[in-house]
Amino acid sequence: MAEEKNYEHIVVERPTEGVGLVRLNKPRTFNALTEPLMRELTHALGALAADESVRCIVITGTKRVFAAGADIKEMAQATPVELMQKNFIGRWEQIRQVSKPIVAAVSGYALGGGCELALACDMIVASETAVFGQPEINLGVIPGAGGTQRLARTIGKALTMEMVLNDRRLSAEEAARFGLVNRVASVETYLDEAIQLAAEIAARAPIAVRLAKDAVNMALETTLSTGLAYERNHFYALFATEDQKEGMAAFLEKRKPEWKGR
Ligand code: DAK
Repeated sequence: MAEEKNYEHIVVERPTEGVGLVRLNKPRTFNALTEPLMRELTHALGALAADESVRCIVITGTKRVFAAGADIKEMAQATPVELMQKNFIGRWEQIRQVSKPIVAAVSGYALGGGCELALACDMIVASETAVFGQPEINLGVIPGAGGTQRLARTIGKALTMEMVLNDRRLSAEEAARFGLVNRVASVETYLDEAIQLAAEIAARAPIAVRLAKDAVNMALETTLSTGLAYERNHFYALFATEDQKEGMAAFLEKRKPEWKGR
Protein backbone atom coordinates (compact mmCIF):
# COMPACT_ATOMS: atom_id res chain seq x y z
CA MET A 1 0.00 0.00 0.00
CA ALA A 2 1.26 3.48 -0.82
CA GLU A 3 1.97 5.45 2.37
CA GLU A 4 1.43 9.20 2.71
CA LYS A 5 2.77 12.18 4.63
CA ASN A 6 4.42 11.25 7.89
CA TYR A 7 2.20 11.59 10.92
CA GLU A 8 3.26 10.55 14.38
CA HIS A 9 0.06 8.98 15.70
CA ILE A 10 -1.68 7.79 12.56
CA VAL A 11 -0.73 6.26 9.21
CA VAL A 12 -2.46 7.28 5.98
CA GLU A 13 -2.42 4.90 3.01
CA ARG A 14 -4.07 4.39 -0.39
CA PRO A 15 -4.91 0.68 -0.35
CA THR A 16 -6.73 0.77 -3.66
CA GLU A 17 -8.05 3.22 -6.25
CA GLY A 18 -10.39 5.84 -4.81
CA VAL A 19 -9.90 4.80 -1.19
CA GLY A 20 -8.01 6.60 1.58
CA LEU A 21 -7.18 4.57 4.69
CA VAL A 22 -6.38 6.12 8.08
CA ARG A 23 -4.89 3.81 10.70
CA LEU A 24 -4.85 4.95 14.33
CA ASN A 25 -1.41 3.89 15.39
CA LYS A 26 -0.77 4.21 19.12
CA PRO A 27 -1.23 0.58 20.16
CA ARG A 28 0.75 1.00 23.40
CA THR A 29 -1.99 3.20 24.86
CA PHE A 30 -4.80 1.37 23.09
CA ASN A 31 -5.16 4.20 20.56
CA ALA A 32 -6.33 6.58 23.29
CA LEU A 33 -7.66 9.61 21.42
CA THR A 34 -5.20 12.23 22.63
CA GLU A 35 -5.36 15.82 21.41
CA PRO A 36 -2.32 15.30 19.10
CA LEU A 37 -3.88 12.13 17.66
CA MET A 38 -7.21 13.88 17.09
CA ARG A 39 -5.39 16.82 15.49
CA GLU A 40 -3.66 14.47 13.06
CA LEU A 41 -6.86 12.50 12.39
CA THR A 42 -8.85 15.62 11.53
CA HIS A 43 -5.96 16.97 9.44
CA ALA A 44 -5.75 13.70 7.49
CA LEU A 45 -9.52 13.56 6.99
CA GLY A 46 -9.46 17.16 5.73
CA ALA A 47 -6.68 16.30 3.26
CA LEU A 48 -8.49 13.17 2.02
CA ALA A 49 -11.76 15.09 1.77
CA ALA A 50 -10.05 17.71 -0.40
CA ASP A 51 -8.32 15.14 -2.62
CA GLU A 52 -10.44 14.47 -5.72
CA SER A 53 -8.89 11.06 -6.31
CA VAL A 54 -10.25 9.85 -2.94
CA ARG A 55 -13.92 8.97 -2.98
CA CYS A 56 -14.35 6.93 0.18
CA ILE A 57 -12.39 6.81 3.44
CA VAL A 58 -11.71 3.94 5.86
CA ILE A 59 -10.70 4.55 9.48
CA THR A 60 -9.23 1.64 11.40
CA GLY A 61 -7.10 0.85 14.43
CA THR A 62 -5.17 -2.35 15.04
CA LYS A 63 -6.51 -5.89 15.22
CA ARG A 64 -6.45 -5.65 19.03
CA VAL A 65 -7.97 -2.21 19.50
CA PHE A 66 -9.89 0.33 17.45
CA ALA A 67 -9.66 2.99 20.18
CA ALA A 68 -10.12 2.88 23.95
CA GLY A 69 -11.56 6.39 24.11
CA ALA A 70 -10.30 9.84 24.96
CA ASP A 71 -7.03 9.95 26.87
CA ILE A 72 -7.98 9.68 30.54
CA LYS A 73 -4.57 11.01 31.64
CA GLU A 74 -5.06 14.11 29.50
CA MET A 75 -8.59 14.67 30.81
CA ALA A 76 -8.22 13.80 34.49
CA GLN A 77 -7.45 17.31 35.80
CA ALA A 78 -9.30 19.29 33.14
CA THR A 79 -11.67 22.13 34.00
CA PRO A 80 -14.83 22.91 31.99
CA VAL A 81 -13.20 26.07 30.64
CA GLU A 82 -10.10 24.18 29.45
CA LEU A 83 -12.26 21.57 27.74
CA MET A 84 -14.16 24.30 25.92
CA GLN A 85 -11.00 26.21 24.99
CA LYS A 86 -9.21 23.16 23.58
CA ASN A 87 -11.58 23.00 20.63
CA PHE A 88 -12.04 19.33 21.35
CA ILE A 89 -15.65 19.54 20.23
CA GLY A 90 -14.59 21.36 17.07
CA ARG A 91 -12.42 18.41 16.05
CA TRP A 92 -15.36 16.02 16.35
CA GLU A 93 -17.49 18.43 14.31
CA GLN A 94 -14.84 18.32 11.58
CA ILE A 95 -15.28 14.54 11.33
CA ARG A 96 -19.03 14.98 11.00
CA GLN A 97 -18.59 17.50 8.22
CA VAL A 98 -16.62 15.25 5.86
CA SER A 99 -18.91 14.91 2.85
CA LYS A 100 -17.31 11.70 1.54
CA PRO A 101 -18.46 8.40 3.03
CA ILE A 102 -16.38 7.01 5.89
CA VAL A 103 -16.27 3.31 6.79
CA ALA A 104 -14.98 2.33 10.24
CA ALA A 105 -13.14 -1.00 10.31
CA VAL A 106 -13.35 -2.00 13.96
CA SER A 107 -11.50 -4.84 15.68
CA GLY A 108 -11.07 -5.25 19.43
CA TYR A 109 -12.06 -2.46 21.80
CA ALA A 110 -14.17 0.48 20.60
CA LEU A 111 -14.80 2.15 23.95
CA GLY A 112 -15.95 5.62 24.95
CA GLY A 113 -14.70 8.08 22.34
CA GLY A 114 -13.58 5.04 20.30
CA CYS A 115 -17.17 3.83 20.05
CA GLU A 116 -18.26 7.40 19.32
CA LEU A 117 -15.66 7.69 16.56
CA ALA A 118 -17.01 4.51 14.95
CA LEU A 119 -20.56 5.87 15.32
CA ALA A 120 -19.53 9.14 13.67
CA CYS A 121 -18.57 7.13 10.58
CA ASP A 122 -21.22 6.17 8.03
CA MET A 123 -20.81 2.40 8.12
CA ILE A 124 -19.03 -0.07 10.36
CA VAL A 125 -17.36 -3.34 9.39
CA ALA A 126 -16.43 -5.21 12.56
CA SER A 127 -14.13 -8.11 13.25
CA GLU A 128 -15.61 -10.90 15.37
CA THR A 129 -13.50 -9.66 18.32
CA ALA A 130 -14.96 -6.14 18.30
CA VAL A 131 -16.41 -4.84 21.56
CA PHE A 132 -18.50 -1.67 21.62
CA GLY A 133 -19.03 0.18 24.89
CA GLN A 134 -19.54 3.53 26.60
CA PRO A 135 -17.81 3.00 29.95
CA GLU A 136 -17.62 6.71 30.89
CA ILE A 137 -19.98 6.07 33.81
CA ASN A 138 -17.08 4.21 35.49
CA LEU A 139 -15.12 7.49 35.40
CA GLY A 140 -17.94 9.57 36.87
CA VAL A 141 -18.91 11.15 33.55
CA ILE A 142 -21.06 10.42 30.50
CA PRO A 143 -20.30 10.18 26.77
CA GLY A 144 -19.48 13.61 25.33
CA ALA A 145 -18.91 13.00 21.64
CA GLY A 146 -22.29 11.74 20.51
CA GLY A 147 -22.64 8.39 22.31
CA THR A 148 -25.98 9.06 23.98
CA GLN A 149 -27.49 10.59 20.84
CA ARG A 150 -26.17 8.36 18.07
CA LEU A 151 -26.64 5.12 20.00
CA ALA A 152 -30.21 6.00 20.95
CA ARG A 153 -30.98 6.78 17.31
CA THR A 154 -29.29 3.57 16.10
CA ILE A 155 -30.05 0.81 18.61
CA GLY A 156 -32.93 2.39 20.51
CA LYS A 157 -33.42 3.83 23.97
CA ALA A 158 -33.54 0.69 26.13
CA LEU A 159 -30.19 -0.79 25.12
CA THR A 160 -28.55 2.64 24.97
CA MET A 161 -29.61 3.23 28.58
CA GLU A 162 -27.96 -0.03 29.60
CA MET A 163 -24.77 0.81 27.72
CA VAL A 164 -24.48 4.38 29.02
CA LEU A 165 -25.80 3.92 32.57
CA ASN A 166 -24.39 0.49 33.29
CA ASP A 167 -21.43 -0.10 30.96
CA ARG A 168 -23.17 -2.85 29.01
CA ARG A 169 -20.84 -3.82 26.18
CA LEU A 170 -21.87 -5.23 22.83
CA SER A 171 -20.06 -8.03 21.07
CA ALA A 172 -19.65 -7.82 17.31
CA GLU A 173 -22.46 -10.32 16.83
CA GLU A 174 -24.79 -8.29 19.10
CA ALA A 175 -23.79 -5.05 17.38
CA ALA A 176 -24.75 -6.59 14.03
CA ARG A 177 -28.01 -7.93 15.42
CA PHE A 178 -28.97 -4.50 16.82
CA GLY A 179 -28.05 -2.62 13.64
CA LEU A 180 -24.93 -0.87 14.91
CA VAL A 181 -22.61 -2.52 12.40
CA ASN A 182 -23.08 -3.40 8.75
CA ARG A 183 -21.29 -6.73 8.83
CA VAL A 184 -18.96 -8.92 10.85
CA ALA A 185 -15.89 -10.64 9.41
CA SER A 186 -12.94 -12.57 10.78
CA VAL A 187 -9.98 -10.75 12.32
CA GLU A 188 -7.99 -11.74 9.24
CA THR A 189 -10.44 -10.30 6.71
CA TYR A 190 -12.39 -7.43 8.33
CA LEU A 191 -10.05 -4.70 7.05
CA ASP A 192 -10.01 -6.10 3.52
CA GLU A 193 -13.80 -6.29 3.61
CA ALA A 194 -14.03 -2.67 4.76
CA ILE A 195 -11.64 -1.59 1.99
CA GLN A 196 -13.63 -3.63 -0.53
CA LEU A 197 -16.87 -1.95 0.59
CA ALA A 198 -15.17 1.45 0.35
CA ALA A 199 -13.80 0.61 -3.13
CA GLU A 200 -17.26 -0.34 -4.37
CA ILE A 201 -18.72 2.95 -3.11
CA ALA A 202 -15.70 4.85 -4.51
CA ALA A 203 -16.52 3.48 -7.97
CA ARG A 204 -20.05 4.93 -7.92
CA ALA A 205 -21.26 8.34 -9.14
CA PRO A 206 -19.44 10.71 -6.74
CA ILE A 207 -21.94 13.56 -6.50
CA ALA A 208 -24.85 11.15 -6.04
CA VAL A 209 -22.89 9.35 -3.29
CA ARG A 210 -22.22 12.65 -1.55
CA LEU A 211 -25.84 13.81 -1.68
CA ALA A 212 -27.05 10.35 -0.67
CA LYS A 213 -24.90 10.49 2.48
CA ASP A 214 -26.17 13.96 3.24
CA ALA A 215 -29.80 12.95 2.75
CA VAL A 216 -29.55 9.81 4.92
CA ASN A 217 -27.88 11.81 7.68
CA MET A 218 -30.68 14.34 7.52
CA ALA A 219 -33.08 11.54 8.51
CA LEU A 220 -31.44 11.61 11.95
CA GLU A 221 -31.72 15.36 12.25
CA THR A 222 -35.21 16.37 11.25
CA THR A 223 -38.92 15.62 10.88
CA LEU A 224 -40.16 13.25 8.17
CA SER A 225 -41.77 15.97 6.05
CA THR A 226 -38.67 18.19 6.17
CA GLY A 227 -36.47 15.17 5.42
CA LEU A 228 -38.64 14.15 2.45
CA ALA A 229 -38.42 17.67 1.02
CA TYR A 230 -34.64 17.66 1.56
CA GLU A 231 -34.30 14.32 -0.22
CA ARG A 232 -36.49 15.49 -3.11
CA ASN A 233 -34.40 18.65 -3.61
CA HIS A 234 -31.20 16.56 -3.74
CA PHE A 235 -32.90 14.28 -6.28
CA TYR A 236 -33.85 17.26 -8.47
CA ALA A 237 -30.35 18.75 -8.15
CA LEU A 238 -28.76 15.55 -9.46
CA PHE A 239 -30.48 16.12 -12.80
CA ALA A 240 -28.04 19.01 -13.28
CA THR A 241 -25.10 16.56 -13.33
CA GLU A 242 -23.46 14.90 -16.32
CA ASP A 243 -23.41 11.71 -14.28
CA GLN A 244 -27.22 11.55 -14.22
CA LYS A 245 -27.33 11.86 -18.02
CA GLU A 246 -24.55 9.28 -18.35
CA GLY A 247 -26.09 6.86 -15.84
CA MET A 248 -29.47 6.82 -17.49
CA ALA A 249 -28.03 6.73 -21.05
CA ALA A 250 -25.77 3.82 -20.07
CA PHE A 251 -28.74 1.91 -18.68
CA LEU A 252 -30.74 2.44 -21.86
CA GLU A 253 -27.76 1.51 -24.06
CA LYS A 254 -27.07 -1.59 -21.93
CA ARG A 255 -23.48 -0.58 -21.11
CA LYS A 256 -21.51 0.34 -17.98
CA PRO A 257 -21.65 4.03 -17.03
CA GLU A 258 -18.47 6.10 -16.90
CA TRP A 259 -18.76 8.51 -14.00
CA LYS A 260 -17.17 11.93 -14.35
CA GLY A 261 -18.00 13.37 -10.97
CA ARG A 262 -19.65 16.40 -12.50
N1 DAK B 1 -6.77 6.72 28.15
C1 DAK B 1 -5.47 6.64 28.52
N2 DAK B 1 -4.79 5.51 28.57
C2 DAK B 1 -5.44 4.37 28.29
C3 DAK B 1 -6.80 4.37 27.91
C4 DAK B 1 -7.47 5.61 27.82
N3 DAK B 1 -8.75 5.73 27.43
N4 DAK B 1 -7.16 3.08 27.69
C5 DAK B 1 -6.08 2.33 27.92
N5 DAK B 1 -5.04 3.09 28.28
C6 DAK B 1 -3.69 2.66 28.62
C7 DAK B 1 -3.61 2.08 30.03
O1 DAK B 1 -3.50 3.10 30.98
C8 DAK B 1 -2.37 1.25 29.90
O2 DAK B 1 -1.24 2.12 29.97
P1 DAK B 1 0.09 1.69 30.79
O3 DAK B 1 -0.39 1.41 32.17
O4 DAK B 1 0.60 0.47 30.05
O5 DAK B 1 0.97 2.89 30.68
C9 DAK B 1 -2.45 0.70 28.50
O6 DAK B 1 -3.30 1.59 27.78
C10 DAK B 1 -3.04 -0.68 28.42
O7 DAK B 1 -4.25 -0.70 29.18
P2 DAK B 1 -4.60 -1.83 30.28
O8 DAK B 1 -3.38 -2.21 31.03
O9 DAK B 1 -5.77 -1.35 31.05
O10 DAK B 1 -4.99 -3.06 29.33
P3 DAK B 1 -6.17 -4.13 29.51
O11 DAK B 1 -6.00 -5.07 28.37
O12 DAK B 1 -6.21 -4.66 30.90
O13 DAK B 1 -7.54 -3.30 29.29
C11 DAK B 1 -9.01 -1.68 28.26
C12 DAK B 1 -7.80 -2.63 28.07
C13 DAK B 1 -9.14 -0.89 26.94
C14 DAK B 1 -10.29 -2.50 28.45
C15 DAK B 1 -8.77 -0.77 29.49
O14 DAK B 1 -7.52 -0.13 29.32
C16 DAK B 1 -9.82 0.29 29.65
O15 DAK B 1 -10.89 0.04 30.21
N6 DAK B 1 -9.50 1.53 29.22
C17 DAK B 1 -10.34 2.71 29.47
C18 DAK B 1 -11.59 2.69 28.60
C19 DAK B 1 -12.44 3.88 28.90
O16 DAK B 1 -12.88 4.14 30.03
N7 DAK B 1 -12.71 4.68 27.88
C20 DAK B 1 -13.55 5.87 27.97
C21 DAK B 1 -12.68 7.09 28.20
S1 DAK B 1 -13.64 8.58 28.32
C22 DAK B 1 -15.64 14.67 23.91
C23 DAK B 1 -15.00 13.85 23.06
C24 DAK B 1 -14.65 12.55 23.47
C25 DAK B 1 -14.93 12.14 24.75
C26 DAK B 1 -15.59 12.99 25.60
C27 DAK B 1 -15.94 14.27 25.20
N8 DAK B 1 -16.06 16.04 23.51
C28 DAK B 1 -15.96 16.37 22.10
C29 DAK B 1 -16.63 16.91 24.42
C30 DAK B 1 -14.53 10.78 25.13
C31 DAK B 1 -14.41 10.36 26.43
C32 DAK B 1 -13.89 9.02 26.69
O17 DAK B 1 -13.61 8.25 25.79
